[in-house]
Amino acid sequence: MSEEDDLDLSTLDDDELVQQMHDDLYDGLKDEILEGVNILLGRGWTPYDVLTKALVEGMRIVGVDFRDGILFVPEVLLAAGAMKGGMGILRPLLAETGAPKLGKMVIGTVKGDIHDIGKNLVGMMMEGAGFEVIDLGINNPVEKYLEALEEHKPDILGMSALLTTTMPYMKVVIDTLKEKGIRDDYIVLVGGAPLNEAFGEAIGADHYCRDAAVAVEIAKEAIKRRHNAA
Ligand code: B1M
Repeated sequence: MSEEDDLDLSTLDDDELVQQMHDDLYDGLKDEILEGVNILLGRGWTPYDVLTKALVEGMRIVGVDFRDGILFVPEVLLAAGAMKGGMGILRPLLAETGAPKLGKMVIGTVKGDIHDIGKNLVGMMMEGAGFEVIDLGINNPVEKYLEALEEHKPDILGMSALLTTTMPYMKVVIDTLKEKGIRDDYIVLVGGAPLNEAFGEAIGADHYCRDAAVAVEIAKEAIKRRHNAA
């Protein structure tokens, strides 16, 4: 049995535990991540802090080494699986809110793109802030977005793209909405690591959202402005 197997996570102090969780996420150790999340929650950490300080930061480190060719797809998939496990515990806690629904959002990752961790996080945070969220999953062609808009009549359309090759597809969706004369029926929010403010503006989105917390703030503001205008 290795030293790692012997480690009792509950004996670590908060900083050590968070550090260990970054390592465990890196190594794709889902059970350890689940345990770490539960320990931090048990110590009174807010779900948001566990999410951002232990999980998102850990995934950021994974991303750096993936970029630098130190980690490869199979390892990153394991890390993503561990991250999703931890998010599964936090989701209902973040969504616990007795507040009336602020609005409705349809969100999905665009065609050709299977990255969904960031989108899922945005969905979780939006739910937590009191929005109803309809998640279309990954790899969505424009038809899927159109069907969902027709069916759910949301206030907000959110799109996610993590690849420079898939981010232009957001413009395809927005241009299709324009052609159909329904672009202004929705607040269009876009996000994903390779995007920026200028890109969001260039494709005709209402706002680019740097991260999930920013997405929530922007969504709240945009809904408020809409209601005031109405
Ligand atoms: Co991929 N991948 N990946 N990958 N992957 C990136 C994106 C990459 C930057 C890694 C790198 O080289 N450094 C790179 C893209 C390079 C580029 O295009 N410039 C890359 C590549 C190249 C690829 C493949 C092509 C690799 C290959 O096969 N050779 C392949 C593509 C597959 C495809 O989609 N067709 C691929 C595959 C994968 C995995 C399947 C292994 C896995 C995805 C698992 C999953 O999502 N279920 C994966 C992962 C995990 C990553 C990295 C490491 C991490 C992404 C992530 O989850 N980040 C990523 C490196 C990186 O981003 N630094 C990388 C954590 C997440 C919380 O952040 O997604 O940015 P993020 O979301 C944030 C914000 O961006 C924002 O809020 C979120 C939360 O704060 N946001 C929104 C995101 N969406 C939003 C939507 C909104 C609002 C805000 O709407 C309102």
